[in-house]
Amino acid sequence: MNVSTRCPTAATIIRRRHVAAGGRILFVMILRYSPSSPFARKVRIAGSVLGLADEIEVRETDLNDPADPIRVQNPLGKIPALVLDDGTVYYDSRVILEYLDHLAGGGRIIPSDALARFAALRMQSLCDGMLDAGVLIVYESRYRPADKRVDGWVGRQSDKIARGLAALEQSPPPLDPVPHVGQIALACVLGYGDLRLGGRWRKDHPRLVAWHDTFAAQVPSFAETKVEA
Ligand SMILES: N[C@@H](CCC(=O)N[C@@H](CS)C(=O)NCC(=O)O)C(=O)O
Repeated sequence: MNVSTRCPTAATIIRRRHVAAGGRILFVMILRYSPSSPFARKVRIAGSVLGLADEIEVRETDLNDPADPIRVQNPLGKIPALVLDDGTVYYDSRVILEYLDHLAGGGRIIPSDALARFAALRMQSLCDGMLDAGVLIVYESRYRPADKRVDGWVGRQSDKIARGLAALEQSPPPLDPVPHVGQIALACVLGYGDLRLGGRWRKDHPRLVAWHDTFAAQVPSFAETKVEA
């Protein structure tokens, strides 16, 4: 891709463009991400299914480096964050998915029909909450010294994931030809369960295993964004 790979600061992000095959001028957005972030994976899959992948330059983020510009780009210091060509930064993953859907014409990964829309948004909220719980479990052992860990806290987060999985197993969602935000988020939950939580979700959730496999077969960017455990 014919764009600078220099690490930007907020002040240096100006209009970036490159000429794609076919002579089309694209304004390139920069996605601050890490390969293992399930929230960033939502964005990468959404960009791909919407045909916007060429317009998104992915740039790795070091969340532990105080000098990384992510803290300027997103005061929360979290990824994903999408830096637009005029320097505007959108975060979090829900806002970015809505923005990408808007860029792609709207109604593609966030249904226009009210009933379908709120069902998809609710499913995304459930799955994002399960991801928040999973990330907190990982951070508990990554950032907190062993003698300061509280089992009850980890158990509380695990229970959220277990209840979410049980609800989804009971009535697995359909899978639209273009997956909606809830379906994309669910695939990322299951992928994160494989990556960070030992794939334990698979044992008692055969319908979700089947759903996962169908999603993987139907959406190539799911495999393309997979990180091996
Ligand atoms: N609600 C946010 C959650 C994002 C999030 O938790 N990202 C993690 C990485 S997977 C992060 O940046 N953690 C760093 C931190 O919490 O300081 C979203 O949907 O984007």
